[in-house]
Amino acid sequence: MSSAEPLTILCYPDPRLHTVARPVAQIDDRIRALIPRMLSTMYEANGIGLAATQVDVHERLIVIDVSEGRNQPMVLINPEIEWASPEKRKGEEGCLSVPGIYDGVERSLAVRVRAQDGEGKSRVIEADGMLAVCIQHEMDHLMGKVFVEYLSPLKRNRIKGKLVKAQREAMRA
Ligand code: K1U
Ligand code: ZN
Repeated sequence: MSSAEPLTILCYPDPRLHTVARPVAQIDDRIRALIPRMLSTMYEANGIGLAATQVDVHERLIVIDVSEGRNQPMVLINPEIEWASPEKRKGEEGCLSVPGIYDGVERSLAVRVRAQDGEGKSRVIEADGMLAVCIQHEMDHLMGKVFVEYLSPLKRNRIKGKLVKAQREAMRA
């Protein structure tokens, strides 16, 4: 568990969630300070992943921990999908930026991703199962895409309405 100060997670339909992230130019003190704060944010929210986009930082950085013990954090900087399996499966997804909403999304069963780790070392990750799903979900965030955009316009508009109402009520409370 990370003890760094958590950040605020942007909530759908915040338009900032649709920003396309730029590459991390340099792993400097700013990025080194951001990583533990993103991990804290993800762990505090009980998530298995978080993209920098979700905390209003529009650079290609994601953190993931799909381990049962919540003690195997992964940091992916400037991730690129080298290969995605043509075999796909629809599975239930959630999103920390779309609280309380879960729905099915079709994803490749396996992916191979190249990324830098927190120290700037180039890594290749071969992923399947929940890790493959989570990587694809987080990389969508970096492209400004939220999982509800895979759903029908009817479902998406219902979700939008529900979350806008909840946010208005939270502001009044
Ligand atoms: O990006 C995010 O908002 C994090 C998201 C990652 C994710 C979960 C499920 C499928 C794909 C990607 C979450 O962590 S949502 C909350 C959560 O912990 C969870 C929800 C469903 C299944 C497993 C975990
Ligand atoms: Zn998400």
